Amino acid sequence: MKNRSQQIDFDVHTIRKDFPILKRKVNGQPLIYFDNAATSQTPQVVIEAIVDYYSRYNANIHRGVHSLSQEATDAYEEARIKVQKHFNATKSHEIILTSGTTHSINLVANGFAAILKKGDEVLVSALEHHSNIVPWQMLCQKTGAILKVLPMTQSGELDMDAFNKVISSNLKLVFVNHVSNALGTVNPIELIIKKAHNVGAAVLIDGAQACPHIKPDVQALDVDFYVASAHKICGPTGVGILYGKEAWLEKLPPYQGGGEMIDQVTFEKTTYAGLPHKFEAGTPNICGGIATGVALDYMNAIGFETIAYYEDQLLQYATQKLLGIEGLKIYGISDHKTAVISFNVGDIHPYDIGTILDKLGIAVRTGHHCAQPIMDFYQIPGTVRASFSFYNTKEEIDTFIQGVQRAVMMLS
Ligand code: C6P
Repeated sequence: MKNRSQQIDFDVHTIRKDFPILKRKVNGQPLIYFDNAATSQTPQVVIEAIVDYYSRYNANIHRGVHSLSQEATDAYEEARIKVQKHFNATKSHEIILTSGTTHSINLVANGFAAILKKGDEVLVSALEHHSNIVPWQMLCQKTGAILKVLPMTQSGELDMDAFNKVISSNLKLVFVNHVSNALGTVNPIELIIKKAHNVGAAVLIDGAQACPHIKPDVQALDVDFYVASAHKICGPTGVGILYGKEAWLEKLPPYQGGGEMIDQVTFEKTTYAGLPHKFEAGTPNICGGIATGVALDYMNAIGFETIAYYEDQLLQYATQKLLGIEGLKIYGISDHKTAVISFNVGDIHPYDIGTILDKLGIAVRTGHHCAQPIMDFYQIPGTVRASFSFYNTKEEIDTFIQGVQRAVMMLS
């Protein structure tokens, strides 16, 4: 990820023209969007795909014999194949399209309620987003399974020595993010998957924060489940991705009942459709699914190596500049990070810094970032989080640094 000698053919100013929103002003200032870990911005091609769908072939899918329905069905299923290829899944029906990472995780957690027994152990990492904690706590309440926690270190990394201690033959399931949303740490998921499999545990990887920067290969990882959200990879909101190994998806019961997910329905009994439809009850976000395929095409055309390399330059540049500000502390200092910087300055409340930055047209996220256990670990209420994307520039970082300096002067 960090091959600094690598040469890239990448002109950020050309790329920026693809994103109409980057031309707007906020509070009279040119927008500087550094909240990419929450939601990425949308390129014109994706916006056009959405307009095209509603202008030309808006119809329900998998049900109509009429032309519009067939066009929409074909486009939706083509998008599923794009997702399959992107993640290198063996089969397109191993890709379930959901409404987001949260939905994908809940779907799997619900399925495991039928599999886990009292006393079984499941393992969550200390670096998780609430979406990868709460559904499993609910699962443990339902089944009597025991939730164990893989601890973190001061540098914001997983404590892999502790991993060796918590792992046992009682362990049935491990759920860890590929990249921490609050700190940007890239976790050693290859090792985690291998060790979990050695004791027969299944692994779900929350890839919500990895997918904007890394192209995961689910076959090479040999992961059981991998989940992500389209709105963080230049796609629309309301679309999520769930990759699951065919054998697991066959084993798990459906999450929701309704249209589309059935084979036969009588009042006595319902039989379910095959994959992927068993998990896709009701009318999906058709247009969103199609636009997700376009978003992946867009990012792949730039190339994930190029994206990671360029973003790493932004990360190094911003880190150095921020560390020049007196009293500033960065949380999450792993060598393996995506372009996310979480920080505080002295005892200034992160919300106050965020508010002043907003007045300057700079969007950052402040607070606990839906990762309260991480904030508890550091004994802080929250952080300011700046997260960069491949359409951000060093000039924007310079303006941001001036903004932080100004905020600190005003608030000290
Ligand atoms: N993190 C952030 O600002 P949804 O909302 O379902 O698309 O994604 C939830 C989610 C799950 N896992 C991780 C690692 C995430 O980062 C997120 C979303 C955003 O950090 C919004 S809270």
